[in-house]
Amino acid sequence: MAGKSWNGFKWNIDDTSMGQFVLSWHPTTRPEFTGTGFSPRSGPPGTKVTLRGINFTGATSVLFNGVSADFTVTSDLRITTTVPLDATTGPITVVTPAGSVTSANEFKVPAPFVRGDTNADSAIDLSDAIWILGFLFRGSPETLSCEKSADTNDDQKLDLSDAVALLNHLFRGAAAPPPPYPGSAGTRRARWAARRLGLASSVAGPSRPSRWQIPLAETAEREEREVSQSGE
Ligand SMILES: [Ca+2]
Ligand SMILES: [Ca+2]
Repeated sequence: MAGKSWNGFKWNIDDTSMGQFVLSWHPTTRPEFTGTGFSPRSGPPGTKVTLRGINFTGATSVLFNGVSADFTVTSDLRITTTVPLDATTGPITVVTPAGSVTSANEFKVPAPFVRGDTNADSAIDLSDAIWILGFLFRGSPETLSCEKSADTNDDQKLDLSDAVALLNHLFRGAAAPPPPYPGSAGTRRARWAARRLGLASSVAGPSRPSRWQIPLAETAEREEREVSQSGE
């Protein structure tokens, strides 16, 4: 093959050093988003997100508001990625060897909350149950960090049973509230909740003498829901 020529060009090949080789190439133009850019448009850490655009081949990083995310380039037109643990609301950026693109739209990451930490003091204890009671019976909503945190039995309603459920867990050893709760079976949302608020990875109970006990039984329905959610 030595001395081959093509189209006026000549080149020499040393037969003694030939072997396998791999050709790879990347787009030389910058990536761009197309359409809405990504879907879904919002979600907590762990959410799978599909990015749509062009020139994604060879992407070296995907950032959610500057926070690096795991991703897979499934084609030149598509990337699948996962909302990282520390993501906050903001645009998504794709970086490739040819340049980067930042979405015009923001990906919305919901504000973190920990179920049960109703006063948002990064601890789950008796005061949180009192906060719920204060909200329900004393009309002091300003003391509630968010209604989701106070819905300790995750039935989409806020009532006395939420305070009771929390007390039963803390002081009678009842099952932990559903995620996001630091002790709820080590789920991704539970770990996220714990990390975001600097809580320990689990909240132990019971920790108080029986004078704190409130004689209300856990419902079988709630137990079933917790078991089913523990596998997420
Ligand atoms: Ca608290
Ligand atoms: Ca509730």
